[in-house]
Amino acid sequence: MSDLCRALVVAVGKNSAWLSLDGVGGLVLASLRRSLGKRSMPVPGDRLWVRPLQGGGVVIERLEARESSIERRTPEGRSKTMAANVDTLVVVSSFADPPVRTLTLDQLVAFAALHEVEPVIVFTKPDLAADDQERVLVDLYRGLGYQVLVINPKRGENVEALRLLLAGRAALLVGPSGVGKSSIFRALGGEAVVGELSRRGLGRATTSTARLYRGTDGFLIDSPGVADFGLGPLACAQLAGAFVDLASRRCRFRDCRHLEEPDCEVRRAVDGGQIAQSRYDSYCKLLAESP
Ligand SMILES: Nc1nc2c(ncn2[C@@H]2O[C@H](COP(=O)(O)OP(=O)(O)O)[C@@H](O)[C@H]2O)c(=O)[nH]1
Ligand SMILES: [Mg+2]
Ligand SMILES: [Zn+2]
Repeated sequence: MSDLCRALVVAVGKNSAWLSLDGVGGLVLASLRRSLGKRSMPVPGDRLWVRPLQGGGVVIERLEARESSIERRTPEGRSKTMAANVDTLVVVSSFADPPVRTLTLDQLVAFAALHEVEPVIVFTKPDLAADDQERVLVDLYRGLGYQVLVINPKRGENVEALRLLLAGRAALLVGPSGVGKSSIFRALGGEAVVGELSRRGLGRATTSTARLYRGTDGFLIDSPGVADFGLGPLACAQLAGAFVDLASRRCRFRDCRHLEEPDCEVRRAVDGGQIAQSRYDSYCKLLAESP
């Protein structure tokens, strides 16, 4: 089978997918053969093997097994694969328009921990930030040990720092609609790909599904907004384990939920200011929401 080429999935439409062939510039459109089956629909970040056709085009022969996948939960409770083989989740929030929602931010950071991918926290729209807001949020999340960057993708501020941070990584941009994910994607070079996609007919499908930009080393995936980025059913201990500031506390009861239990070290740390109130509030809300 020496004529097979390895490829990376860039975007997936209804019946076809755009692929980037290893070692070849540009993109090729491949039709999704029925034989791949619905269960093995490719997603951005998937690796597969294709057979080039005479006269151009390729046929997908097989998908490689995924090393990992990012599953999001729909409001109906179904699980949907968004991206494959990702090692970094770029969690984007804007200081304003829409305002920072720490619940969503903490949920996505916990989501990264649960998927065993590294979160990188990005704040956008520093030009719209209120006094002190930038310092408080950056200090909070840096204090938890996360990589945090403040970026203005419209003006290009700190875009190079993000490029360096993401070099060699397989990253997925996530965050609410309107925070600047696509602006970051374009600022890092994704524009050509997206332009190509719409010009050559994948059309509107790409605005509602994820799409990938392949760098020299690694890739970046832009995803649609994450209104329904649920964590799914979780035990207390699992959820608390995904909050770095809660995970290390040893309460009197080993199965402490950190709610009303006596001698709770988490609540003591919240009262003493070692755990931010907003982080504890996020934990409580996510625990209450967990189906
Ligand atoms: N003022 C300001 N606007 C920004 C910044 N970053 C992005 N925007 C604007 O925010 C809007 C939403 O951006 P978009 O990238 O589409 O967000 P997405 O929904 O997360 O993909 C656009 O009008 C951008 O021009 C920023 O740093 N400052
Ligand atoms: Mg977008
Ligand atoms: Zn406790």
